[in-house]
Order: sequence, then structure tokens, then C-alpha cells
Amino acid sequence: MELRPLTPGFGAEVLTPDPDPSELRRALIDHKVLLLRAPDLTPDAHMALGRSIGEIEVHAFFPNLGPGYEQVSVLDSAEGNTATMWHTDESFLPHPPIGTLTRALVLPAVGGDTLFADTAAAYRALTPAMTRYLDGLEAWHDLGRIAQLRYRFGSGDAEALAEALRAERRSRHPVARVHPETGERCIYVNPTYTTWIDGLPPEESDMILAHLQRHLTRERFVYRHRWQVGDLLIWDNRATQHMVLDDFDGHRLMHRVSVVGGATG
Ligand SMILES: O=C(O)CCC(=O)C(=O)O
Repeated sequence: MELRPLTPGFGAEVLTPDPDPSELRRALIDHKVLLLRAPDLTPDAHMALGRSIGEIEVHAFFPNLGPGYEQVSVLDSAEGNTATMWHTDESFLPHPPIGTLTRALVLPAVGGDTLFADTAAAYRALTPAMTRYLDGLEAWHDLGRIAQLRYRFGSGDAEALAEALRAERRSRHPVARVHPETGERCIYVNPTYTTWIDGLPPEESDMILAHLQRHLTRERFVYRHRWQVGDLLIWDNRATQHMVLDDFDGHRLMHRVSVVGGATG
């Protein structure tokens, strides 16, 4: 399979048309983010591509294409569904998805790029003192955190917050998880879902989470994707974080399919 690097460190464009699924899966593990130009991909073919990587899921809260296509989530900026804060997908689940395949259908004239951070490279660049400190620590990830942020910043009401907290959709994962297929350690906390590091005093937990996030989003670990309509990006959710730049006017519409994961170790 022919690949072209997107950055010196991670990410690759797949140049071979109709790549072999097992080679694609291997490339995803090796490069963490793959770009395919797929102008004619139908929702059925999108789901089939997801299934070639693993079992595909119905997303916990995004709207979807409806009967028969529940696994195709719709991220429509007109409905307020643009993920503009750094995150790994659905880390509040006990088994967060291993990867996501997102395709651009409608794009604004300019802006709305997506940033990706390589959390394995970021882990490797931590000081030995910090990696020793993180060893064995676990953090809580909670769907309620988004509702809390919306409430704090005026885009969500108290009832929505109470409902999200009542739902208790939270899980605990290692702060530095081991990637099950590469054995690499990856920083696995993010500002969208991670609430605190288990067992630490609040100030210390907040300080460590802020440090890790600042560290892993340094330019040297980040790829910025400028979308074209029909682009399909596939990312390894175990070894990356991503966010959309909230810098655009106009319409942005994406379809996404994600692949069910296993336990975090
Ligand atoms: O819309 C994008 O570019 C990224 C979508 C996203 O953040 C997600 O699917 O979790």
C-alpha cells in the first residue's frame, strides 16, 4: 500500500485506491491517523470500511442517519454538533472506541480544520520524573463534564446538567494507557471528559491534567488537517486526541463511524 506522510512523526495519506483492509488496519496502528480521498463513499460503504476494522458502534449521544444507519453519526454544525474541544472519543465508556472514520460532506469556505495530537510521542517526551509519577495513576472520565461546561458557559441549562449527572456515565482509565497492539504508552486524559485523577487532592489533579494537556498539544505532536469534501480520516483513538477549530462561519457537515474497543490497560 502506498503512503505519504502527513507530518514527520505521525499521520499518512493512503494513495492506493481500495486498499486491502488488513493493510489499512496495520497502517492505522503504525501511523495513527490515515487520510483517504473518498469522494464517492456511500453510507453503506462507510459502514463496511468501519466493519473491516472491527465491530461498529452506535455513538452515545450524536444524532445518526436513522433506521439501518444508526452507526453513522451526523456531525452538523447547524445543529451545534461540532467537537471544538480536545478529546479522545467517548472516553467515559468502560471500553472506548478503538478508532473513528470521519468523512467531510459539506465544508465552510475557510476554517473548520481538525487538529490531531500524537499522545504516544507526547508520552515519550515526558521527563522520566513525570513518567514515574504517572505510573499506576488512573483518572475518571465522565459524560457529565460536557453538561457541566455547557452550564458554566451558558449554553446548557440546570435540568440538562442534572440529567447528565444522574446518568452516571463515567469510567476510570490509566492516565498513561498501554496501547494493546503496539505496547506503547499513550497519555489518556483529555479536557472534554476527564474530571480528576483518582486519589489526588483537587489542586494537584487539576495541575497535572493541565500540564499533560499543554504538553501533548505542543506543535511538535500536532497535525492540522485542512479538509476537502470527500476526505475520510481514520484515527486510532487509543493513541491520539483531536479537536475541530472553532474558527469558521457557514455549514460544516460530517459523517462518522466508530469501531468498538476493549478494556484500557
Ligand atoms: O468533525 C471533525 O472533524 C471531528 C469529529 C470528532 O471530533 C469526532 O468524531 O469525535
